[in-house]
Amino acid sequence: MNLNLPNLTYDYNALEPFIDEQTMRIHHDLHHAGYIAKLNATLQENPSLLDRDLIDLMKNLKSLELSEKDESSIINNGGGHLNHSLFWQILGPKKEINEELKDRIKTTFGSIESFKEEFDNVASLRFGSGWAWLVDSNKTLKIYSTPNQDSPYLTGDTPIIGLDVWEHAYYLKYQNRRPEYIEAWWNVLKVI
Ligand code: MN3
Repeated sequence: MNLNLPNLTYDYNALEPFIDEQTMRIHHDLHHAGYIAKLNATLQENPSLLDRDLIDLMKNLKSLELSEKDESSIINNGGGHLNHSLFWQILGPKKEINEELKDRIKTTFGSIESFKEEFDNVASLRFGSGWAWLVDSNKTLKIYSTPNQDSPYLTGDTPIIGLDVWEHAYYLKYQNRRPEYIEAWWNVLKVI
């Protein structure tokens, strides 16, 4: 498993004016690529992990008895890779609504509006760097946040929607105004 940076399926400026081109370039080409480079280095040092699927690795990390340094690297850099890969996929300049997901959200949270409200709160309240998530947890939809690059796969959940609230995701355009970034982000979330 030598992991490569996935290409965006849209232009760097495609999410303007909500997410600016320069942020997309730095975020994808430098931040995401950085996680992959560090993850590959850790995997090279642990040849037994090379043929493991990364999601499978995340789910079973505690049982692998890796050194603290390597375990941290997989949590941070493997999480960084998985989290960002999902993030690019669920965004786009045109809506590609997943009706089945929308129906599940309405059933679980009452309405799309109340889902957004709860998600916004969780994303706003995450202190420091991290992610807000909609996950499938044992066939139930849940909203929560994780610190740093911690992946929901670490606790056996499957991420469906993830919002990156690290400052690198919004600082150039929104500076300290995280709620404005979150509000703008809904416009380029294509799946609902
Ligand atoms: Mn990021």
